[in-house]
Amino acid sequence: MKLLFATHNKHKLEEAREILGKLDIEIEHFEIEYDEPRGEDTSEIAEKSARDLFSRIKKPLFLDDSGIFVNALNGFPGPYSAWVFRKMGYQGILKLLDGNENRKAYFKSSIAYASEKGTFVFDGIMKGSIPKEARGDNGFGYDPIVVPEGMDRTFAEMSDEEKNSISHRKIALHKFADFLSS
Ligand code: ITT
Repeated sequence: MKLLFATHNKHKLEEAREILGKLDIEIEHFEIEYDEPRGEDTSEIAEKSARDLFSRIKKPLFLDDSGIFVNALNGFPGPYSAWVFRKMGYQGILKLLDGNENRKAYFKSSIAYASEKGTFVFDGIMKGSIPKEARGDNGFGYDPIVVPEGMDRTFAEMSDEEKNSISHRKIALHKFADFLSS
């Protein structure tokens, strides 16, 4: 099975290839400009974006909208994670949390698949925390400040394989794969 994945983020593409590849699902990269609608949550943004893209290209496709939701910041940056990352990087989040002992956060990936049968969303949520300092140089985006619950290393200190066996994206993609096989 071959699926079209619409993204500009090559790291998401690599991760999805590795995760779905293990389930014998092949991905074709598809780069297209589209306006991301505003929304309160990644699920809503992913759903609207996938539906809109499918109505334009008329081919089944999926995309991934992700975010980091920090408890002490009332869920910020959440659906604005990409914008915040471009403006101030993960250091901006560390600064906002400076002196705050509540380091809890969760990481969410919303996969939306659109086809002639409709639009379907699969959410993956991974609980974790934000360390006081960034650590590690593997991975991308917020990985140096993402510590999964029950662990003490950041995603950026793990191998790709280890991250992909526990991440929010893995959880969402596995739900998607179950849907495809049912
Ligand atoms: P698209 O083209 O797929 O939209 P994007 O990078 O703009 O790519 P998002 O809109 O979903 O992606 O923005 C999510 C932000 O969170 C962005 O800054 C990513 O770098 C970051 N991010 C997403 N998944 C991540 C992960 O697994 N680990 C660390 N950072 C991640």
